Amino acid sequence: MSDRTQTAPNDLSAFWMPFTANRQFKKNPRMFVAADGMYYTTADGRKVLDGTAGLWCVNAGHNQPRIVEAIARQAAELDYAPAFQMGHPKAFELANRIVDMAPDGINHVFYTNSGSESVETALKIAIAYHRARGEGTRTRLIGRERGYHGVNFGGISVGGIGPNRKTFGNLLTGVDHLPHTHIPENAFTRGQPEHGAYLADELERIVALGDASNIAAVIVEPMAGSTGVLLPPKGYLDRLRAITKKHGILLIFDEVITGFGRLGSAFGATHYGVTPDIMTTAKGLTNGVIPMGAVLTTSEIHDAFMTGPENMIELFHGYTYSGNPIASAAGLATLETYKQDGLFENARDLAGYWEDALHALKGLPHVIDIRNEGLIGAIELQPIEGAPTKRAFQAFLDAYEAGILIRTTGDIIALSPPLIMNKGHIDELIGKLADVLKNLD
Ligand code: PXG
Repeated sequence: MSDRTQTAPNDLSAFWMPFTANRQFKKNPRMFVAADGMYYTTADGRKVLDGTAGLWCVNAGHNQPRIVEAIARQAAELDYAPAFQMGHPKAFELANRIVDMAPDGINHVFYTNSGSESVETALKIAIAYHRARGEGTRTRLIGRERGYHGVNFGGISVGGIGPNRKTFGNLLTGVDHLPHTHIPENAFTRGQPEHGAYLADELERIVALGDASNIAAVIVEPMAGSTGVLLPPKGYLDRLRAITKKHGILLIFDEVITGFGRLGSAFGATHYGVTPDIMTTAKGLTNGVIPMGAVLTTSEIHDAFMTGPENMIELFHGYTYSGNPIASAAGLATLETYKQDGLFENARDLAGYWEDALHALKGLPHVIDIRNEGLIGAIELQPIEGAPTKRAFQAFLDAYEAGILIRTTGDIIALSPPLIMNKGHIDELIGKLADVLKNLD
């Protein structure tokens, strides 16, 4: 028996694991028992370089002392405060810090506990906003193929991932989808691709069919992470912004992955220079350490709700843990860490080295595309005929044995390391990945 099974709990059956091949995992579990900085420690005592910042969230690296301390202090001082009709200072302080980082015009923060909840919240705010302004017919929502907006009903409805939708019934009605932006002409592009801005014009066709007076919002990820790092073609987001504005449709950027430094800037909106009406965030807000999400809106949206008698609740929405004190403390310490340690700048400074290292994998067996932006990378593999996802999943398993953590989606390897990374880590990650790819069937 391997060490790995000896150090694992002796019954793994009770925990039904999320987005996991449960039966396969439980036959040969991969357990992390500790982490520090850029590395995890496995149950059998090996160090594994974190090439994915957990699940795109541990942007400040693992066990950051500021965050650890802030959580401990907060838990001993004020563990929980009711989220409705009561407040506590740190939730307000954190909202101000987030607004400071956000693009001009984005001035309000609504707290959630995850990216999925941020998406549901944003969609509800969009519909309720139009109604508050007397445009109650604007209820339709527009997502995009290959979009990922979490796993709740609104999110899978506007999302564009077949398997996430097909077994869950009717979903929301009144939803349309834009085409995705991943087109073959752009293969092996470094950074933002040249071709495809015209794909935003599909919105005009949807508007012509459904009429703008029925459409509440368009939701897209500035850069689609989950379905394999699909970058926005140059000019695409500007065009979406122009068309939505022209028709009075709200533009929602789902920044759950792109928020908090992933692209070398605070948000995708700041990186690409396009400001939406609403932004959804989570993950890097608290370094993934305590669940927390935030929906950011313009004053125009917020203020549309601030009417009627002052003693009345303006928005009938919120969660028991919205702005939870420990999550707020974690958020404040995380944002302070990004600032004090210059982590967004580090991501920006390393982006060129990262790009070169990734694109040096061109020519290795099965590699059909390589994409990058900020500290994100993707290596797309030719699928095995008749067995999609198998090749990339084997790469994931081999990489884990080789001491690096990567993510795969379909036959795409996605990389999104913590922003504390240095050139040595890049060499280790990409070097080991190259060895894995060279030996892959
Ligand atoms: N929106 C976007 C853009 C996301 O990437 C969510 C919403 C949902 O967030 P929560 O916190 O509810 O999971 C996400 C989450 C991966 C991977 O490997 C991506 C996500 C989550 C887990 C794995 O690509 N994105």
